[in-house]
Amino acid sequence: MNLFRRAAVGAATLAIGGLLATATPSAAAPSPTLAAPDIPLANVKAHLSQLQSIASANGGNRAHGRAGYKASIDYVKGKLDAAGFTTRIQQFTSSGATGYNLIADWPGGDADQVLMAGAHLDSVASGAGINDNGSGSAGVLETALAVSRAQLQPTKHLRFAWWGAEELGMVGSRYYVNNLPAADRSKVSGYLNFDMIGSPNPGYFVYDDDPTIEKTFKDYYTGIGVPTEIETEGDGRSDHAPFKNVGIPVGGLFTGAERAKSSAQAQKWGGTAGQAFDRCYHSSCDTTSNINDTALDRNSDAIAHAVWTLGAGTTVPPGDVYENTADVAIPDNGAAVTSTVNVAGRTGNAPATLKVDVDVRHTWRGDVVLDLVAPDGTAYRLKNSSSNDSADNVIATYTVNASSEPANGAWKLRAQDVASQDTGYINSWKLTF
Ligand code: DTR
Ligand code: CA
Ligand code: ZN
Ligand code: ZN
Repeated sequence: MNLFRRAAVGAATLAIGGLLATATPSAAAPSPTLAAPDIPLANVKAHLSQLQSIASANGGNRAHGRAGYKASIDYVKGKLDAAGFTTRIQQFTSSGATGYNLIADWPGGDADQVLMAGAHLDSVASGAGINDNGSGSAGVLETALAVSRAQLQPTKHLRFAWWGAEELGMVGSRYYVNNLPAADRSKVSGYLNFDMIGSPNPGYFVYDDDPTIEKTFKDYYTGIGVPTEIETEGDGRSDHAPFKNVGIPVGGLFTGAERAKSSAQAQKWGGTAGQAFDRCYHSSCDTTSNINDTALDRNSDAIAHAVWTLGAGTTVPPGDVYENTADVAIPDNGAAVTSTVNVAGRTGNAPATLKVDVDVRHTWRGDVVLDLVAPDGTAYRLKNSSSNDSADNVIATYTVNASSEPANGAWKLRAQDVASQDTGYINSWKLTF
């Protein structure tokens, strides 16, 4: 960035300014349902690496009845115990071997409204099962850990599950449902299933079961500009089936298995037409190299979106929310622009955990730099540019330590597009004190 541009940018920032919205605190507003945090792909992949190591150290697989499966359960349980979940192992027998389900409850929420999310943790005997189904297991695990990091206080009670012996015919999930007393079954408001969410030649399929759950996933994908298709073959083929059979609303995501991607699908999603979504399905090559990072990232974020949305999560007690929903165009590779919220009537400084929810619609979001600018002009970097983040839109929640800033005054979201091509706009943003 040459100095002249930087000076010009400075002037332009003053010239363009921002749309001033004097947002009145939403007094007695209903608890805001905040946007889910971004699920770090690196964290999800670290879980996959651990599962790969476990398979490699245990005969090359993580199958029911084998040491690799129990080691997988112990790994996931250890992470959840450390994060404050209440965990329990449910044992069952299948094909002469002991099987294990792991159930993890997040303390709090309405015990009469239980939202569940799950994935089968077992592989087939022929391989490590990284896409099938380390991917779903890791995406659910990292979402659970994000719930803990956020200290989410959802309206509903959250329960996460990792199933055993799915490859033998959904044995573990069926055992769980069959042993769930009818009174407890009726409290399960929904079960979200994630079985193969990182296929190397991915499709983006949404289960067409419960319409509310389906819409929640489809809205997420619409928000990031990715088309989806209905998963038509899923009925009866994964762990949502036992839940659906007893009338519990179900939904889920899938990136494809042995079926070949059509040319129309390749047009829509990229990838290779005529090739299976996952050429290593149930094979020894289903290793950590058998994952499409973009699909794994998007689906992990979609899991978090669904948990936050359907759980009606709030990460803060009802407080004052200051929002500006006016669109502000962000010039391509140009001057920074701002959108302002006026905070008034508060006492003291802003909190150390000031929540900043942003909704920026922008193709190739790597172009975009975002800052929160305090009333005294102090800038807090929210998002850096990135030359390789080709995904669209920044719909995220940031937490800023603004405890040194007086709360009252004009707070600004500053956005700048620092690379040519791809444009967008600030759609809305809000501060939660
Ligand atoms: N049965 C799953 C893979 C699978 C195949 N089709 C679908 C549709 C929806 C979910 C999962 C699947 C397995 O092999 O684990
Ligand atoms: Ca992500
Ligand atoms: Zn399988
Ligand atoms: Zn599977």
